[in-house]
Amino acid sequence: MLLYTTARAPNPRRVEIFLREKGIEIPSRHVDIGRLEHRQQEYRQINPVQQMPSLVLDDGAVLTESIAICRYFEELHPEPSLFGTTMRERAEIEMWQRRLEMGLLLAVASVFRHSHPFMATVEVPQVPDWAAANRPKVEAFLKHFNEILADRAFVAGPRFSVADITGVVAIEFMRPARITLDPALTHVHRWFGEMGQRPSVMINPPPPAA
Ligand SMILES: N[C@@H](CCC(=O)N[C@@H](CS)C(=O)NCC(=O)O)C(=O)O
Repeated sequence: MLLYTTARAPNPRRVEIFLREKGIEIPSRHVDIGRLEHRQQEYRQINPVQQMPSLVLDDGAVLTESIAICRYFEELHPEPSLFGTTMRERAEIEMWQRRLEMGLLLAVASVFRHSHPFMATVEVPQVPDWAAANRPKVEAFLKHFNEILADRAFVAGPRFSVADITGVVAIEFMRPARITLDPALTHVHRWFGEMGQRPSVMINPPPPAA
């Protein structure tokens, strides 16, 4: 197996945190977004969508989409379960994973992609109004998320799950996107601080806003 990843990017980081939580080590190869390596023929043959992560299996098949890759590893190494074990747990984890991915990570990424100079050659055209339109979406989601976290240690139940991973990378990515995490969101701060103590999360956090 070979994992194509890219430094400082939230989606490959989801898979990397997931693998560390499971104690799985596989070879990986870095693809440089800044140099547009993912748009070159060599990587386009691996993933025509030109995004990372991609997982090349031993028979040459390629899996893309962070959560699909995580699901593959969950099946290969069921313990510790990060997608839930009971019917109810699996549904709640799926629900929160999707909410955090669609409601938070996508909005934060839209701010970054459409406002940060680093993305000027990648996101063409950059639409600053789209970045501005997504900022209030991030704020509104986080207010709701803060209420949810008031009485729970993890996003989707009594145990750490893939939903926490999506939430963590989304909030981390607010720094490069230059979005401040409101200090009044005390439950989000508490949860995010606790997640940051996990060895899987402590490795390679994104750098501060440039
Ligand atoms: N839904 C995809 C999103 C993948 C994605 O957007 N990857 C980013 C890095 S975080 C990327 O490769 N961007 C390159 C580009 O947009 O040109 C997943 O979950 O894997």
